[in-house]
Amino acid sequence: MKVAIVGASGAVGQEFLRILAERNFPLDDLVLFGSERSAGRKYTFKGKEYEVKLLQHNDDFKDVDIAFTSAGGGTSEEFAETITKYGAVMIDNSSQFRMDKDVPLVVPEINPEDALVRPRGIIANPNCTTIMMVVVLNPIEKLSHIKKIHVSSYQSASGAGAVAMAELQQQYKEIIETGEAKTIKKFPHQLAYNVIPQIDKMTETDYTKEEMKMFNETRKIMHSDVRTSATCVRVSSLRSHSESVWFETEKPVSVADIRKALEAAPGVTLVDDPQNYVYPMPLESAGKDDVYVGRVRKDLADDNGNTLWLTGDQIRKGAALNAVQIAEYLIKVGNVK
Ligand code: 2RA
Repeated sequence: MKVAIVGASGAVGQEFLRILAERNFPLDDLVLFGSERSAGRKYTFKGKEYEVKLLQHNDDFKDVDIAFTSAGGGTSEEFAETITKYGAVMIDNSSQFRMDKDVPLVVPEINPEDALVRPRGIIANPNCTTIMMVVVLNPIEKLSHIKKIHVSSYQSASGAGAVAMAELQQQYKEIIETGEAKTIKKFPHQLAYNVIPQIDKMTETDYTKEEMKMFNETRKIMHSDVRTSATCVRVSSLRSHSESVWFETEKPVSVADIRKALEAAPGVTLVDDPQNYVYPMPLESAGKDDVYVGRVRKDLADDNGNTLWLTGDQIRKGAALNAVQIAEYLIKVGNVK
């Protein structure tokens, strides 16, 4: 099994290395790719050093079985043909192909079989905020169909990459040293001591692209007609996203039944004892695999509604881990070239 990581120097690329090692992923050979900026850098994987190769249009992917790509939509679009030409499965973290009807959009806890039909040789990894929400809502969907979702997200700097995480830390440093943040490049406004109610570009619907991803991707993954209205907000936590989710089911569902379903659900940990100040928080879910859920309660404004709070590590389950789980599923069912 030969595995490639495209975008190896990025936050998600680095997480791939950690997760593949931790899970003892069955690979015999590893090859790292990057842009001109990162080509030549060296990273250690299981005690062996690997140098990042420049991503080019050549035959470098000839023997590759699985390619994890996380270098932005433009790169995925430009190199998809080069990567998949000899039969490698491309598991893509960008948003480039997610809504392409010939590209499955997969969360292994929900729709793993979709990964088996991939006319373009590409499987798309959903957006991080969508992954976390559907992992939690799918077990509830099995109790009664979810018709509507309202969600507000609290997304960490990590969602915008390693450079954005460094920028947030730099802003706090500058404020302490000089009284004001000077480095404002990656976000449209100062993030330190602030929240920014816009993630990604605005669309003509007056929702951002990030918010529209939550609408569209949720339907594709869950094979559902659910309507999701999202407000996605950047907050000054460093790593791990949170979401406040209100949902309306076709029939009323009790909080006790929701708790039971969540306790049994793969990839979910229920942390729900608010009387004793126990609920999920991003500081605690950072670096962990599961999506953590708490504050499960009846919606006071909707008889068929319930509401909950979740947090999850955006770089792990929201990106690299989900992609690795897709690859593990393909290996398990013998569906790699
Ligand atoms: C963010 N969800 O947090 C995005 C990354 N895909 O910015």
